[in-house]
Amino acid sequence: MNTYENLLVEHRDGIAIVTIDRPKALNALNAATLAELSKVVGTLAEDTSVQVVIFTGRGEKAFVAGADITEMQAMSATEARNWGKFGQKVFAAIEALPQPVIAAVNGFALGGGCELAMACDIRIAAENARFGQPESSLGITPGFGGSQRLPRLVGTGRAKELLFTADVIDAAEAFRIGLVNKVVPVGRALEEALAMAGKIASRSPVAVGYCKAAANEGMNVDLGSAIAYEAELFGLCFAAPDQKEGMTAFVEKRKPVYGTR
Ligand code: CO8
Repeated sequence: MNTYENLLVEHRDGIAIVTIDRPKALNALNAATLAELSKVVGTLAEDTSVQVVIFTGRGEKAFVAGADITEMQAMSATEARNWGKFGQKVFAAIEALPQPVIAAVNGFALGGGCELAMACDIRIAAENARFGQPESSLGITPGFGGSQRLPRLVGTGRAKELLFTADVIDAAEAFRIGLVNKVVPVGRALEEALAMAGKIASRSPVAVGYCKAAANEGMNVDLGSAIAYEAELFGLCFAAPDQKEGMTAFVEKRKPVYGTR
């Protein structure tokens, strides 16, 4: 049973689909929605039956059109700092989920919506998706990690252009600059995300989890430390049953059968 007011959470064959469900406000993140996101992420992190998580938005028009501007309008500096810190914490928790996380981006992904998509591991965009960090047009900076994750994804020059101009770019341009992995016809983002999630779920959950940990950790430390961490994880794979199953299946010319994570 769905226990959330602004989210729909569905489980299909080891894949959890979290839909931001505030279509009247183009799925903008108000405080209640962000609190629910925090809750669901905590639950998913503990759920060993979930192999992959997908975030999407309700309807074809918007993934998430940003943080809720009406709620932010009258905030004091202290309230805004705390609001930003809370959003950053929720998005960091999404990034740190032990499972791979895919954003199925339908329509607008602006401000906090683009930041939510960037906290995911992989982004699949419908042709009508629109991305941007329009905060400078509202007199603010991004507050949920956008000024940091955008340059890491697309490089500092392109990120600064988007941050300074507040330009909104289409899915094709987002693909060209590396902000999204794939562009698909309108209405197919979730389907494509499910197909990719199914493929990921068929791989070794141990190996996939370690790949995510290695790639994430490596972005925050120097190359030598990152390579050393990879060696640790590579060694740990050989202490887990998936390596035996994967390599035995190869030698026996059959498909490997892995357990859940
Ligand atoms: N917040 C609140 N309500 C919104 C938002 C939003 N971000 N976006 C859309 N809505 C509402 C509209 O007000 C409108 O409501 P109503 O029908 O009651 O008037 C409804 O959704 C439909 O929107 P529009 O009528 O505007 O639809 P259009 O098709 O004309 O335009 C746009 C679509 C272009 C997406 C337009 O709605 C828009 O520009 N939205 C705002 C986009 C934006 O600037 N987002 C960034 C917000 S700032 C942010 O996310 C910062 C995150 C970090 C904050 C941390 C700070 C501490």
